[in-house]
Amino acid sequence: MLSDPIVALATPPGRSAIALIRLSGRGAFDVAARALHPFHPDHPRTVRRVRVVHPATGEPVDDALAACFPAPRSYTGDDLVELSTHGGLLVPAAALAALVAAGARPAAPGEFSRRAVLNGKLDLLQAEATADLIDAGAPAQARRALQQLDRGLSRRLEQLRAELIELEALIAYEIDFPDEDEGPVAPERVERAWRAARERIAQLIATAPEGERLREGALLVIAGRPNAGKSSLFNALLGRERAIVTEVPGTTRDAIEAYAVLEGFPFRLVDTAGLRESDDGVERMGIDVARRYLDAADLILFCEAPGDEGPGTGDEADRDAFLAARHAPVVVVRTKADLVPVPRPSSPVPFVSAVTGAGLADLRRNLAEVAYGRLLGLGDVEPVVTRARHREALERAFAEVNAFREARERGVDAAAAATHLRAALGALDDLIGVVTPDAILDRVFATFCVGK
Ligand SMILES: Nc1nc2c(ncn2[C@@H]2O[C@H](COP(=O)(O)OP(=O)(O)OP(=O)(O)O)[C@@H](O)[C@H]2O)c(=O)[nH]1
Ligand SMILES: [Mg+2]
Repeated sequence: MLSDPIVALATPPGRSAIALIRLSGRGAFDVAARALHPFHPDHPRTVRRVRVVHPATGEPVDDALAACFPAPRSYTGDDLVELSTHGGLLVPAAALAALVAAGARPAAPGEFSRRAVLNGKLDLLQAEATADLIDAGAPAQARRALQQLDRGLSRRLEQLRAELIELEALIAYEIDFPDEDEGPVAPERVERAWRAARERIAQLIATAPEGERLREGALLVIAGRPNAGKSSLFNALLGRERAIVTEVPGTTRDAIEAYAVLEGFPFRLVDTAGLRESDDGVERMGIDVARRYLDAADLILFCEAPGDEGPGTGDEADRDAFLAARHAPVVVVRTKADLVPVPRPSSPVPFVSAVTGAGLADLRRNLAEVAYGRLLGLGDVEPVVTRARHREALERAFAEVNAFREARERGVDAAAAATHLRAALGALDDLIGVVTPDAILDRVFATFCVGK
């Protein structure tokens, strides 16, 4: 049933001062009245002290606080009760059981937000932003999610939608009077409107690589010769001793991955085995793993210790050849700066020292700039596309807008050309969630937590 009463714990189970339970749906207040005493739905949005009682056994469960939010002024848009019970493992579970015994059904993951979307309280992009805000591990992720929750991207798409409708209106005259040679709308006007809409879509699509990276974390692979100081730098960037460091070349065999926030941006840092020709089977396997990571990297941090020449990989003659063979951008650093008497300030390659920390702040900034330069340039105001779902919908819209223009050039009649604009609008509507098929909703809400 679409609006049957559902209930869930909105806070994580475990030892805590309080826990929050949400109950929502048609009949939610009746359910609450069976388990909460006294219950006053006629005092909306006011917190009241209640006893939680199991409706079947009469057993007292907790002394709690309840607030009710009558439809439509609630998170879900349906009647909603928020119950703050004491925390811990037992009390919230018992309160939940009491509400289920009183007639509510345990909610599926994301079901509250799904109802909010279906009731028009949130659009689909905002619902996704809610999940992103909860999952944010880096400040830049949280800021971006908050901006999307504030309808930043939704507003931009609505503008775009309005522009496409405007374009449709411009050619409507030709649809109504197909035999007129000269419509009242100059072709240049149609061309200008088309260009503007197309440019807007292209700008949004261009933010997708970094926007998606912002949700996943940029894959930063640290590479270089054995003993170059990779693991030391990895630990220094993480701020903890995660990888083993020794003076023996070939210490790191397997790739080690760890999450790090640099300059507020999320990264997946990978320390790899030093690149060289090796007779040791295990080390060779490690080097193969490193190569696979290098192929998948969003960016590479290439370490050179004083005296290193080239990556030493045999088949690549020198560092430049190694670097040129990479798809991802490469940041080169000279490690162990403290061992170099006076680092030449004119050196184009920056120096860092994992021992003294010299150069690390600049390196962090540089890495954030390389991985997220476009986002940094856009600031937090310009909307950004953060999911494959967004990018795919915009690419569909882009293709349709181009097909519209081609149809015009081929002299296809206006009504037929306009179907491409309709299709582009459809793609945007799917994206915002105007009329959203169940399959899309299932995909979006599958990753939500229970109680959200
Ligand atoms: N003085 C100084 N020594 C360093 C610095 N960074 C690393 N070392 C030393 O260099 C040696 C190798 O460091 P690692 O971090 O293990 O180097 P690696 O590149 O991970 O080496 P492999 O895993 O064997 O490829 C160790 O003895 C470190 O103590 C540094 O900034 N200054
Ligand atoms: Mg190492």
